[in-house]
Amino acid sequence: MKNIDLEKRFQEKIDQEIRIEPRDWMPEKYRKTLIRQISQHAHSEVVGMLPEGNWITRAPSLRRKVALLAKVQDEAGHGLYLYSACETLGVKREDLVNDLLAGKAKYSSIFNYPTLTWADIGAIGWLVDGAAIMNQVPLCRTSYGPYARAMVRICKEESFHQRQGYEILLTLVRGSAEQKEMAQDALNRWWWPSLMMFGPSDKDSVHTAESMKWKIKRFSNDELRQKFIDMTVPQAEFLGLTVPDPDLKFNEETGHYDFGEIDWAEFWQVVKGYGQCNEERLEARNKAHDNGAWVREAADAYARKQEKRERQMSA
Ligand code: BYC
Repeated sequence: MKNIDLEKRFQEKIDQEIRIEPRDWMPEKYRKTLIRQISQHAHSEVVGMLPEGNWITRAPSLRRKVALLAKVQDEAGHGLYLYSACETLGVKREDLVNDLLAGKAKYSSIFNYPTLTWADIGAIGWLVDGAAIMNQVPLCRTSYGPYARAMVRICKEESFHQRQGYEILLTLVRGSAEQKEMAQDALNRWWWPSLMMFGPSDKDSVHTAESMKWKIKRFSNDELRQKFIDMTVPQAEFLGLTVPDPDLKFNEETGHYDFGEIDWAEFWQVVKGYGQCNEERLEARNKAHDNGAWVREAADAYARKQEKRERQMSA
């Protein structure tokens, strides 16, 4: 079949909501876009462990420590499902990881901000995981089968993460004046970076139009950002905290919150590698990778031994 006919049939499948599977024909650009998005997503999960990992030894109680440990461990798992989904597109996990370690690959801007107090762990769960859920629930219906299936489990776990974060903040705002202040300070620092997680505004987003045509993305960056703001502002009110945006106002006509201008210069600085913690994050990932070399070697040796045993059994 000619490429043009294959492409037509491919788009018809997408339009009819038929999932694309690894062995199906797909345009090269669709494959590349998926590799880009899924690998960036996987890297974000893995780097996302670092700001929170920083607080495991300092969690204020055993209960908080257990919940945080479980959350960070979940994120490692999410990274693994996503690298596996990405491998079905014909790339090697090792190459993707090497690109991350060399600073060539992108991961979410949000993880380049520091976690200064315990309230930041609450703010990350509430806002960062809240934003992640808003962005990722539609990805359970993304057109590429392995990515969509990985997202189902990821979203279930993210919703537990979001609740543990909100509960941390709820406890702090009901505590002493200092604790409430700490929660407010965390909201002040995490609010704008959380809005940036959804990516550039639609007019500057290079990939959205094509990704929506292929149903990789179901909503644009601005649509998801607006949904997130509409959902989160009442939650901030319930906590008795103030969203740090003087222009934030409910618009009776549209039924949505109007909000102030995002500092896009800051966003691009962070994406280009010049955020507060970009260097620190890459150093920490490289160190963890080097320290884990013996585990990879042992796993390889075990796999080779198993293979040999299976060959002997079937001979
Ligand atoms: N940070 O054309 P655009 C999580 C890049 S949550 C850094 O709109 P697209 C977690 C973008 O990659 C976070 N870079 O792109 C939560 C592109 O660069 P390239 C991860 C960003 O792909 C809690 C350029 O800007 N979630 O994991 O259509 C705990 C133009 O953007 C960002 C996902 O990855 C950013 N914020 O839309 C632990 C979800 N935004 O590739 C972990 C899946 C944009 O041309 N991904 N860029 O060099 C997506 O939904 C989409 O990829 C995005 C961007 C909405 C992020």
